[in-house]
Amino acid sequence: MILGGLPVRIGLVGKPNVGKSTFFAASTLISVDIANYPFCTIDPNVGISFIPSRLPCPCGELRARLEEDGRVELSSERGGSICTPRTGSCEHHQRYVPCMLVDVAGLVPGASEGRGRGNAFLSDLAECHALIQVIDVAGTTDAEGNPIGTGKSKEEAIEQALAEVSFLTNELDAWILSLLKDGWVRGARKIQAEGVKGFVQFLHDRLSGLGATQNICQRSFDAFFSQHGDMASPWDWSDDILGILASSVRIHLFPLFIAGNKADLAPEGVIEYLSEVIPQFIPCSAETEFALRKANEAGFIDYTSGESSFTILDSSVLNEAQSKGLGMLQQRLTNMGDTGLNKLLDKVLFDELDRIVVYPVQDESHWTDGDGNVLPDALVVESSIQAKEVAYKVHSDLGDGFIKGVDGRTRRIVGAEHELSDGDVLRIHSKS
Ligand SMILES: Nc1nc2c(ncn2[C@@H]2O[C@H](COP(=O)(O)OP(=O)(O)OP(=O)(O)O)[C@@H](O)[C@H]2O)c(=O)[nH]1
Ligand SMILES: [Mg+2]
Repeated sequence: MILGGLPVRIGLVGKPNVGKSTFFAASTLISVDIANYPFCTIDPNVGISFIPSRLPCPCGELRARLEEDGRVELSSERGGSICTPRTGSCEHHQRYVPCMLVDVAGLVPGASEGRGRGNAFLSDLAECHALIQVIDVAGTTDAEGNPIGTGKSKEEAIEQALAEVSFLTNELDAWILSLLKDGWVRGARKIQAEGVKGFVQFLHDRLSGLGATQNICQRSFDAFFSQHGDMASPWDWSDDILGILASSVRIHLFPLFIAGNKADLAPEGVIEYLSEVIPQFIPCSAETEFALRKANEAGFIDYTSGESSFTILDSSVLNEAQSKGLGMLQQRLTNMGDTGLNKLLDKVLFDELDRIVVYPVQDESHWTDGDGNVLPDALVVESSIQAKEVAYKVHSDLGDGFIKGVDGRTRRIVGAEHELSDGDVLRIHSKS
């Protein structure tokens, strides 16, 4: 079994040529094809982005405790972090945790009927816990992603951005509707015979391939039922009624956030307007983030994602073009506040998907594993997770043989059903 289970998966979607691959590359530092033409990406790119945890890494507390004891000489490297992360990193007690990003091909109108990459595209989204729709808030591309230049008016850019958002939800709804309609008569009979239970079971049978769990199906049904409570003769339901069901499934299956990309080129007033009218809208500039992360990686600047400025490390090594480029990037950051990518991923992972970070260890005093690694694992887990479920995330044997847990801070013994909080350190005792 994979350590920590499968990471959260976030899909980057939208029409062609809006900056999905740029967003992906900026967040993962994996090199992918980026170009100003539609369908640059065909097969999905999948990679890990490391996102800052909300609470400081417990290695800060551990360090303070060790310093108080005064027995060990501690390194000041990595801003004082003393943990040894197996994946991700930690600096200044800021721990970075993994999240999977999926960058898919651009979606064009009619995809649910097979246009563009059609259903192959849609199945790339299956198993995503949430979606980020990347849209072009500067109006530089048409509905199919062809470049149409800059210089759009505020009204034009707004109209186009709103059309992009409704187009995506319509396509997703149409896709789910077609899956529901397929076999509906048989499903309707089951609903008649078995009521709500049969209904939820039908949804689960049809949609489990997309990652719909029993729980998601139940919640989708509940929301649908509150809008359409008449369960008589479901085989006669019109496409409109089934459409309500499809939308309800889409909302529960794919929580959607909107990345208002190319914000650096947006006409004045567009961002303010879209922030007001589109729920879960965050302006961003993937290109700016990408350039800054690259310059940071190359050692030209010191930049932390999410910040509104950076420091040039040694201006004497820069040529004229590089100095000018960095000046422009700083100007963009000053205008926008930040690039938006970090804010968006943080919101999706920790607010919408309600994840917390917990640290399983084998030694409750030193917070180490069996090999002496300090706080090696930072697991991203559901917020209401129980101690025994954490054990299963580490290893199935540890879950099967679970005896008890020990809270690393209070040293109190906790049972299998003890619920963990963000930042908890947990020692697991197991028979194996
Ligand atoms: N000005 C500006 N340009 C951007 C930004 N993000 C991406 N671009 C440009 O937009 C174009 C398309 O970027 P891609 O990342 O290839 O777009 P995509 O959505 O993956 O496109 P497909 O794979 O074809 O669907 C490239 O020329 C990028 O440099 C941004 O924040 N600002
Ligand atoms: Mg692409």
